[in-house]
Amino acid sequence: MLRGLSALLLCCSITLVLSEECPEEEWKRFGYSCFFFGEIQISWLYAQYFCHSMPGVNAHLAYIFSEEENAFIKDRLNFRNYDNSYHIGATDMNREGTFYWEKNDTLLDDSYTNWSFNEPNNAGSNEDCSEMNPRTGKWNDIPCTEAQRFICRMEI
Ligand SMILES: [Ca+2]
Ligand SMILES: [Ca+2]
Repeated sequence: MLRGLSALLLCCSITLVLSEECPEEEWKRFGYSCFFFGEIQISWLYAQYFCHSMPGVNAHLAYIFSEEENAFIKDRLNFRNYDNSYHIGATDMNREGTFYWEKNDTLLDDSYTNWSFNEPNNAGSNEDCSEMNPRTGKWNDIPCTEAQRFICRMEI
């Protein structure tokens, strides 16, 4: 009886987990995360605001913690076939040279990074935001005012 009950609980909790889905068709799922690819071209700050303001979800500009996540995003970008890069959530606007994910202030130095060669370089002493190149999946620091597409991320 007890064993049957545990099996039932196990079965139902698995069903519950598997039934979690991303909020809408535009969100693409990878593991227990959903990614939204914003196709309007806006500044990093406005893109951050856009992600934070999406109704009914707790989204941020994309944070990337592993090579697998980076590869998933890059593949989605290639699928769209744009040459221009996309904003991601890394910034050093609080302290020059110290990049963190805007989601929760996780320092990039403590986790996975995929910067392009010689990046981040803070070119013109004016690059505190970040982008991903859709062809290479590599990251680059850019001026926060640069208008381009962007990626939001949320957990389910
Ligand atoms: Ca900088
Ligand atoms: Ca740069």
